[in-house]
Amino acid sequence: MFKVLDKINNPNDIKKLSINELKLLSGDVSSYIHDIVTDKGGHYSSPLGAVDLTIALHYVYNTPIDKLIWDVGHQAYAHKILTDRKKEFKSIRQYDGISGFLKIDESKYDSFGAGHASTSISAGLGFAHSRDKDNKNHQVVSVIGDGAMTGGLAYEGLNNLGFHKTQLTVVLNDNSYSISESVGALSKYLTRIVTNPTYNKLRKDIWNLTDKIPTISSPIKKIIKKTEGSLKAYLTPGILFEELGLRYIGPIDGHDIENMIKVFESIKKMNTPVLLHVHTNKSKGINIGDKDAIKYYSLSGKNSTIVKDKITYSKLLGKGLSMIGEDFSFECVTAAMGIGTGLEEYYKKYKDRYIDVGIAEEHALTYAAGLSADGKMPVIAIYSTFMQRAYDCVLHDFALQNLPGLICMDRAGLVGNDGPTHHGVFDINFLSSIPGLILTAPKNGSEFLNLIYTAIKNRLLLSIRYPKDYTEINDNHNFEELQIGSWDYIQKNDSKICILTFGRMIDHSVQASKKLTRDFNIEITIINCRFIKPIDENMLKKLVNNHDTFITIEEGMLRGGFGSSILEYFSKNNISNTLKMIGIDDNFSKHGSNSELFKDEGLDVDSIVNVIKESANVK
Ligand SMILES: Cc1ncc(C[n+]2csc(CCOP(=O)(O)OP(=O)(O)O)c2C)c(N)n1
Repeated sequence: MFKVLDKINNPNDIKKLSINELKLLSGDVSSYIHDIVTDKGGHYSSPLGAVDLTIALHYVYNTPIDKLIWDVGHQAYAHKILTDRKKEFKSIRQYDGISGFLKIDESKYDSFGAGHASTSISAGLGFAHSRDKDNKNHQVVSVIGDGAMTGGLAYEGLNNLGFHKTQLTVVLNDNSYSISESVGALSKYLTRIVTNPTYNKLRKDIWNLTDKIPTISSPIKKIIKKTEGSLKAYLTPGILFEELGLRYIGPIDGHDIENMIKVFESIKKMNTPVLLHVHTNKSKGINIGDKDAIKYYSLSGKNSTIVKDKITYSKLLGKGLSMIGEDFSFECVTAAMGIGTGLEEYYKKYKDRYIDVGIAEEHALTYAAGLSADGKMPVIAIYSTFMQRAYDCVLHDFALQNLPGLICMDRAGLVGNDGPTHHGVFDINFLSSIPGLILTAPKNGSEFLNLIYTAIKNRLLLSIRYPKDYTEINDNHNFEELQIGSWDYIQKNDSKICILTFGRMIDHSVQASKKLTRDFNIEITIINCRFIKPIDENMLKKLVNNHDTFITIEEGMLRGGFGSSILEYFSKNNISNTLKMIGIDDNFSKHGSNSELFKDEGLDVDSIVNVIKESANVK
């Protein structure tokens, strides 16, 4: 039961509230987010920090006619609750429930879908231009975080916006944090603006002065204007946004709803592009210190299982690199995902061989290629889904120039509740077309460490895809080089059926095989195709002679995937054995638990059993 929230069914209801009630609403919405996220899991500190801002925005703007475009969308929980998903919010991130990000087809209030960072300014400008072409006069507001503002796409949008002078309001939701601490020159610049009382006071005084003396003679006015300009330039070096052609307003307190409402009302009357700098606090509403905003970035919910005696692939990456770093020199690069990709252990040990470049995947890869061209061995730790941003950087800046680099792609395969924007299911398809790039996927932690070791020791251009999952710990791992392109038997049988698979699907295949043997007396061969490219042609040749039917299983898209490369091999070599391909078939997988999603995509054990039964002609 919420005193004020219970009365809100759409944004119009917010407009009827007094300032005092708006403050109470903020408390209600924060409690609701807290209750659901601590129970079900999801983003935590970012949405809580944006509650007051969301209330002020929906109070002033007339959504969905006015367009509100959220960057990433992970902070828009209050937006969902206050628009049309108050009840549905309980189902957030659950199978068949509402998404943890924004989706055009989920609500008319989600003007633009999101999940990946730094899109809101470009999309906002598109909306604004479209509005102008249609001679309409609604407002367009893009809300972007200080972290997302570090992405190149955001600057491309700003550059274009400042040039066209289109009316678009960019709200910079600056809480000084991203997933980790925000990094980079922009972050320092914003902190300086927010924390520099001298500049803020001086600017206020000067504005007050010019406002208060309307009869002031024009030469004096000019001097004052000039003085303000040079003071601003002196005290806020660069005046970045104004120089780019946007009217900069702020910083203002992102928890003072009353003042935010006043500021938005006055921005609505402006006809230039505006950047409103709002300072928010991610620990607002939670009883934690500001720095804990990172720790409380997301929660896993009450039902999350703690896996004992195992380690995540992410943590193992940090551990492995720490160990290999003792004997080999390499540089580790991440795009704001140092924590997510498990690099903490590594960067504590090798601070001088680690760089977080901000949410800037393209830059991360091309920067790494620069390191590589000058003789360093770069290791890039990145999520598979965010690698999508940097396709050409791998192609043009690494592969075409024949440069070495190790690309560690975390969260490859289905990632559960984060859903379609975050599933890492496209990497094989888009990377396998790049000549010279080796694609791999380990079957377990030891093989993972050996792949890392092989790439670094031999200075290869190699990518490793691995899931958001656990694997075994082996503190005394003996590093071994793997032969490039070599596959391995998981189980060998005198059977007619052979599964070619890799990564997590090996386990599903083994389980399927056990069921098939137990219930139907069907034996199968299973191959660990840890080198997705190049394939092990020698082994495949032998397998073709011994098996009638091949089944490829991959946790990725079918089209242009691993199965397709086997099909190509069969076609090139006039092989007419039967080939069945299991993978994701031309659709965006939903959000939900991985077991639900595996079932949807035919990647669960029972679906694999059924395909093999069919192949063996067993009813
Ligand atoms: C292209 C891309 N890279 C990385 C991420 C992962 N990611 C999600 S939110 C986030 C931090 C965003 O920080 P900020 O914009 O400051 O928002 P805040 O969480 O602080 O509100 C990151 C790095 C992403 N969503 N998209």
